[in-house]
Amino acid sequence: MSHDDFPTDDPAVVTCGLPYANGDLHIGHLRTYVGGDVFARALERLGQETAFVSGSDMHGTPVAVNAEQEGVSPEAFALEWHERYAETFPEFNVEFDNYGHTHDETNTELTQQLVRDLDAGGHLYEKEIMVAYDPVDDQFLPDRYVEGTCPYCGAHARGDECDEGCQRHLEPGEVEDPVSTISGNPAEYRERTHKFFEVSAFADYLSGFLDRLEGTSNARNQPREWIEQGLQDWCITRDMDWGIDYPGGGATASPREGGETAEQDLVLYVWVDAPIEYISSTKQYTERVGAETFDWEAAWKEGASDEHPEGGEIVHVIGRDIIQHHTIFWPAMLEATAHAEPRAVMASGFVTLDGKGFSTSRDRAVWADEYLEEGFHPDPLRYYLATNGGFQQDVDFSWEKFAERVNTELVGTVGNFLYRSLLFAHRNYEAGPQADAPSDAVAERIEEAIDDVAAAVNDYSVRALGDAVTGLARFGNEYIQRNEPWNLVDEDPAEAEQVIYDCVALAKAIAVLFEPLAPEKTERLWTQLGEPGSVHDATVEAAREAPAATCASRPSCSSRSKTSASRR
Ligand code: B3M
Ligand code: ZN
Repeated sequence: MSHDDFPTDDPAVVTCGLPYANGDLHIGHLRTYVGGDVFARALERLGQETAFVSGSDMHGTPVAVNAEQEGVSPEAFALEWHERYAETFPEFNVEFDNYGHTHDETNTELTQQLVRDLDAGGHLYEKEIMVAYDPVDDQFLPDRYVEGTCPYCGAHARGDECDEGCQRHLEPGEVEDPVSTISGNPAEYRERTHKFFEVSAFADYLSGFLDRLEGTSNARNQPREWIEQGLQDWCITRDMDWGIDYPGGGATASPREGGETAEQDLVLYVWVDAPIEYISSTKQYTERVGAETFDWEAAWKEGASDEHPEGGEIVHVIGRDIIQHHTIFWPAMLEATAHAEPRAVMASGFVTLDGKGFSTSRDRAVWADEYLEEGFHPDPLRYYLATNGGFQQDVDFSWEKFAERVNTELVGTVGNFLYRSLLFAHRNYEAGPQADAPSDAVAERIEEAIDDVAAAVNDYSVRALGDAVTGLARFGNEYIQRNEPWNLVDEDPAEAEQVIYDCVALAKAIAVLFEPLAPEKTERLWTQLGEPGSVHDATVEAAREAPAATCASRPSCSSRSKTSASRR
């Protein structure tokens, strides 16, 4: 990794936090996926080699508890949701280069290998701990099978996280007054032997890592406090059947006696195999497209490639409730196993609905499926989610505000400019408006917008990406209004043609620079402009080149000669 400005010479991997395969997606979830997709597309516009990956999180108690409540096996349950997600994301133009899942062979193998490496490096040890147990149902109660009181802040908490209070990750045995979430029975604590990862040994490394970490500031500040308070080691096994088996069988296998737990009974904690899916998913992408196109090892492993000795530019896009996992546990695992250090974590705020939190149980949400079934286009929602407030701020969704922003910014500013310009060009210049080059002011304004886009990417601000384009469209509206080409056509036809040429050049630049936020709408615009190929492959270079529609009489025109060869 470098800390150079994007685009760099290293391969980038943009990841989105894995959705638990356990229920419908709402637009609160989509904020992270849209944010990641917009950011990855913007990196590609800048010419950065980028893989955009994610996958479904199949394991853990969030899946197992829901499957149990529905009376189906966790595997069947999770696979069904996984398939739904794999279909839903593209419907919002969230196009992962690979979307895998944590239960597949690639992730099972990589996870077990990484845990073996942690063990071989002397980073794991065994410890006896108290685990919640339901004596009536004769069942251990890991994580979300149990709830109770947070020992830190006193809020009502899940077994694995203080979700309603201080947001801390809770270790097994920590939650007070434990009760089974399945049966409602009061639970007791029983002694079990579990595996621990010595996160505390990485405190110094992690402090340095946080100083280097880019992205949103919330992803640095909160973890700094946790480190100051002292890091606890991390229990990485669970008494469950559903999950990836602890890769035991080694010298430390212990017989099952009293409080001891045989290794073969343990699965890995879901938070061990979940982030490893980022690597697995990148590997699957390489397996599909070939290492010449994207080399997962060069991106993820330190020292795997001479050209990228420190690995690639890893950017994690997540919700702010899982900062701790991505800035403490995960970088410690990567550091311990000679993997690339994440360059940035972008942690989004929550989305509320008309001022109140989304609630799945109360059906207070805007569901992803529902949005599309109502006949709405995905691109306006992408624009709204990406630009309504800074990424780390909580944002409120209301249909009213949504309509207002779509009407003023997308329709009133961007759409209006494109409509006026292209209609005028179409009506007046059959072969497209001809000119030698855009006028200086317009070329400079396009350059400025390209700089704005690069600055937005380097600031990890998807909102600023939107501003860069609406700003350019606003300039276009003023430009056409000030120059009044409809009057010039008679008075000074050459000048009128130059003005409309300029507008078409602006429209082309808007198509390229707006692609991350509105991939489908800009692809249509690209076609309308008669540009060859797909806008998805166009980099900012294309925003500088002459529009194809203006090249009719000039076979040497840069746009035509460079990019249309394959099309003819
Ligand atoms: N599956 C979802 C969450 O807690 C969880 C993310 C895993 S990312 C490696 O938001
Ligand atoms: Zn708490």
